[in-house]
Amino acid sequence: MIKKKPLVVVTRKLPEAIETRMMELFDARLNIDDAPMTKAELIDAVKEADVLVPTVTDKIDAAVLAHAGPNLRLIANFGTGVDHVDLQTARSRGITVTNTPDVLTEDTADMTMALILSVSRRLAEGERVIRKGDWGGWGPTLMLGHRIWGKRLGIVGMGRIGRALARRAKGFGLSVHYHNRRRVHPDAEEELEATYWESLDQMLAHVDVVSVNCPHTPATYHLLSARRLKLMQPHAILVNTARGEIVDEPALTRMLANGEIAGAGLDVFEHEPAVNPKLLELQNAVLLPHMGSATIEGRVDMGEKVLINIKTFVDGHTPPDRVIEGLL
Ligand code: 8YV
Repeated sequence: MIKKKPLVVVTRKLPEAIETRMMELFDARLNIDDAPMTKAELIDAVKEADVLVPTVTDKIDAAVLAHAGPNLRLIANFGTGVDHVDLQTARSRGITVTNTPDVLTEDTADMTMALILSVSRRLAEGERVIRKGDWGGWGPTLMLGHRIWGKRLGIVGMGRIGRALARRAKGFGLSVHYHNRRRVHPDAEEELEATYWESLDQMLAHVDVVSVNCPHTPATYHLLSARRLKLMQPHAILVNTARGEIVDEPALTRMLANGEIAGAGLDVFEHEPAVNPKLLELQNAVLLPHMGSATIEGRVDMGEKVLINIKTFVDGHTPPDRVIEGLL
């Protein structure tokens, strides 16, 4: 008897090599047009699919999962962050969730470093000056930014990306400080020459650059609240390549406009793809469209991970990247 291939619904367009392999291995339903799926389309998908492959743009909440058919056993997320998936409801319905860690660590750390440099050295502003035809030539006091060598970096969340950032930061002469739920192993602290701050509040008050690198969970929602942002020094900058929801965006915007914080580099926003219109007016904010992991190599590696997770799961084994709620 020929076993039926599992129906895998992929919500967005993935790299071609991944889609080809997806079609070879499974009964794959692809999204060639790449239009984000509506809630109704997601509901239709979970009713039928054996496996759903969503991305950060799909809200797989309790209302969607309430319609999950008996076949849906795996949500193989294309991406590391799984805050758009209701993990508790998935677990209660016996649905396994996997993600794609590791393969986007270095790219995201690169982008974080790029934002730190961009904001400190006014890269985006300088680019705008040239394009607008406003450059009248070199001047000794023109476009002065701030040196990052010798400054203090405070990393909020010392996971894979936080550590990859710390390694880069060392090379740029930044001293590394971090806050994490758990202190990292002394060997890692030594390698990264990182100083642990048990109190996030105290770290915020002592560093020149704050980088958000923790996952978005109920515990980290608005972790950088208005109160905490006010603890930062007026010359300090904030960069966020994790999730917009971790920072109180309206409070940050107000403080940037009032000069209470010197600058911000944001790759993520609280209500993507919407961006607070007041942020758009600020010269001291560098804004990117959630492209921290956007490399061809990274996206192919992420797709590979998705394939491996699905294949392992449908073959009856525990997929390598099963998401375990408490460990996020
Ligand atoms: C991905 C990300 O591009 O993996 C993550 O958590 O934030 C991004 O880098 C996106 O999530 C893909 O779904």
